[in-house]
Amino acid sequence: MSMFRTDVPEDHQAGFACFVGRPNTGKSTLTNALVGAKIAITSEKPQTTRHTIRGIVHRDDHQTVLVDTPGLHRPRTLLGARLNDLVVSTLAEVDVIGFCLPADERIGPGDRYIAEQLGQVASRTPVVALLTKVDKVEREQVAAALMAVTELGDFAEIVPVSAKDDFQVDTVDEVLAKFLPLSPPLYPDGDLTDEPESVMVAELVREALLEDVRDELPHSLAVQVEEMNPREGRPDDSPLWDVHVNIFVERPSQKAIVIGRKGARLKEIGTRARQGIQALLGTPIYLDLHVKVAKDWQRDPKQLGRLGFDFS
Ligand SMILES: Nc1nc2c(ncn2[C@@H]2O[C@H](COP(=O)(O)OP(=O)(O)OP(=O)(O)O)[C@@H](O)[C@H]2O)c(=O)[nH]1
Ligand SMILES: [Mg+2]
Repeated sequence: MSMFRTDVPEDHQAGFACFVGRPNTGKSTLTNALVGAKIAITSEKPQTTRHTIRGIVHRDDHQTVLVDTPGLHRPRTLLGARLNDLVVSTLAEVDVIGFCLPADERIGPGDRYIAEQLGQVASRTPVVALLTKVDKVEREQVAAALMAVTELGDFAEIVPVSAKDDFQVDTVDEVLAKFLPLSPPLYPDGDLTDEPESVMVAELVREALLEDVRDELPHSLAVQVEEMNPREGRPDDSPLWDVHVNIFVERPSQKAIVIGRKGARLKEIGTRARQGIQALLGTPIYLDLHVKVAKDWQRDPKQLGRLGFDFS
């Protein structure tokens, strides 16, 4: 059972920081690097994160609750529109905002759109610009990118960082912490996230799927754990969990793609996901994957609710 610290210094700070940015700008990777554990799935496909995820950073003198958000983009579906609303409402509730801009891409209309949105909250909430993925570019290019960021808006600070190379990750933590109020810790010592285990399991399956499928399919995928139970009759020193997971696609043709020839692709996905899930749960599992069609679920409010997208 996790407990709150008893040795909290008087000037301890605690509060909320939120990462925003276009899809694929490295928000979740940076979240994981700061928390020091994988709590959010990441992928090279845009729009990987679909709900806000809280990661908790514990330090001697501060505790930062990091809120990783879905990438902001021009919405094309009901899901997209709702994700944007979610991000904007999250912004109003945090102590500091980290705006992620990748060093290897030019600032574009998508970034300016977000900068405008942030302009509306900047009078109340400081915005720190984070130039992410600096390992991907030459040093001169970092300088040029920093200049471009300066021109994009009025930021409290600008920090170049690489989550991949662990370059300046600590600096990001320290800069964000400056803006947290004096407060005892908000979460017990050692808690890294408040995500339910079943959600993390579903996310690990979705991550394995994203690695394998191309084109339009990533956006059509939703994953939900149906059941997760210790198998009865196993010896105490050798438990096994049965994990039943449903994978939803929007069309029958997509179902065929996910399953693959003679089930080969689904098997590969299962093997990959199982490793992550076993590490998370700390026990061997039997992973049972089912692919189902939920027609056009991204556009259907009822189905969004059923698939766990609760925006209320
Ligand atoms: N080289 C390099 N790649 C990175 C770094 N940070 C993230 N990436 C890669 O960039 C891609 C996107 O990373 P994510 O962390 O999933 O991006 P995100 O902003 O959370 O994306 P959404 O959830 O879709 O909004 C992945 O392939 C990551 O491995 C970095 O510091 N260096
Ligand atoms: Mg993400």
